Amino acid sequence: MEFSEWYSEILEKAGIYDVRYPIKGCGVYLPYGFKIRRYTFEIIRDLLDESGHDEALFPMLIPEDLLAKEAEHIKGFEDEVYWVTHGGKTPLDVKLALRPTSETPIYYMMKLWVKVHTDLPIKIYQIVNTFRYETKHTRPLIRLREIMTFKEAHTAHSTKEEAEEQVKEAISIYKKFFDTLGIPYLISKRPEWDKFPGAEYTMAFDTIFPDGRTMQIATVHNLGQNFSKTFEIVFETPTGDKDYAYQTCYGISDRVIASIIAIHGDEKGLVLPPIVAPIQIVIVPLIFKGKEEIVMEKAKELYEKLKGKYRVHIDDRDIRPGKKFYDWEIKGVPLRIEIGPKDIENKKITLFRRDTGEKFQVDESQLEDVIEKTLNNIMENIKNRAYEKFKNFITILEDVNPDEIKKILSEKRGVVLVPFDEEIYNEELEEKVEATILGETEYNGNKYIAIAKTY
Ligand code: PR8
Repeated sequence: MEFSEWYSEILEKAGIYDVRYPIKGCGVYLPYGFKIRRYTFEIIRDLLDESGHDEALFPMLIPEDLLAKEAEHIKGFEDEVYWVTHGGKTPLDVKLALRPTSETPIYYMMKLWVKVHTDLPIKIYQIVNTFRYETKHTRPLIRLREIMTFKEAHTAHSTKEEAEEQVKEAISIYKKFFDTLGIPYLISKRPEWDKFPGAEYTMAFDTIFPDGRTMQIATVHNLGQNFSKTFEIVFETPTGDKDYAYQTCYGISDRVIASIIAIHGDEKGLVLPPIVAPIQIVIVPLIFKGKEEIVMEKAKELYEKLKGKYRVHIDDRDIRPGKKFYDWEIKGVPLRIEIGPKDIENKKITLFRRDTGEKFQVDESQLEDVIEKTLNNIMENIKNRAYEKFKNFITILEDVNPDEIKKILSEKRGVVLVPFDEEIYNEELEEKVEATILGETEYNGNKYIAIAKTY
């Protein structure tokens, strides 16, 4: 089955996202999908909080003049902005934009907050919805017009060096985040023509989807003093001079959820990293006539035992066990416990691992130990599997031969790495190879230009 077909089917069958909402590029997170989203973004929240970021919340509407203040920024976004033009029947004096991102509202406020160097650094973030009138083909959770989960961080510093360090910190936070989820990535410095509108430079994380196309899953931008000069974020330095703040911003979106699904899933459905699984362990009682009570009792006993530590669910629906197994496999529940009368007699528990499909028995006395080890092992295994696939999608070439690059990118796909060469590093190469230059990257200690077909 083709990846895009598989992907659409899984969003629906696993109860993640409903695409039937009558606006292009907008969809509905279903309860199960919403929980995956919640646990996923809890990880990034923790990482940001631990590293001294504060969560805040800014308005969604931006007055036209504010949005237009930074010339390059507005040039980059003008075709993508949704406008609010009326309040009821009354035309508004100043049109209001639905935020495509929040540099302008946040930096307007930062000007008011920053006076002296001791007011810096500021490191804030928000997790909000943003709107982009995307003209490329929209795709659920991948290219949205209402990006429902936009985690954007914005920082301001008193020196250029500190902003540079902040870029590094952001990269290391995102590395930890994607490592925790077992999502492989390549980090590259985007070419000049592809950097964020208004940034000095952009660092990006790309992963590779099963169809061999790359997906940009995070970006970190060094904004230099571009915005602070426009928005007059000025502070008094320790020597009494005036300087403009040095800024960075970085973001991720619902694409992280799309990546969890795409990277780990298999032909049977989702395979969820235990850390974000809404249900980590499902208990399926195998009911036999006359033994209903002891089986249910045991199921409840195990539930009580495990619920303090794990997200556990007892599936007591009155349907065949086979159907239950099938449902939870589609939903990617990492571990299943089956309880039947025989097992109870023998003081054994049957476990099933979603990632490998293995079924095995353990002594009841060792259950908790085995569960902990198995869940860790599942995470390790799906991560290794993903890294292996990623590695196989990388082709390293000794020199730049556009025909060869083009051939590899249309047959094997993935990412082609060619030695860094100033001469060929331009948009013409993109035309020749009919693909996108992701940017400069380091791979196994060497410097390359990464090229791929992108989403
Ligand atoms: C910034 N300002 O905005 P960025 N649908 C889903 N995900 C998307 C979409 C879309 N239409 N467009 C972008 N993304 C900066 C940094 C505040 C935060 C995802 O940067 O425009 C992509 O993964 O690069 C992208 O890398 C991330 O949002 C940040 O958007």
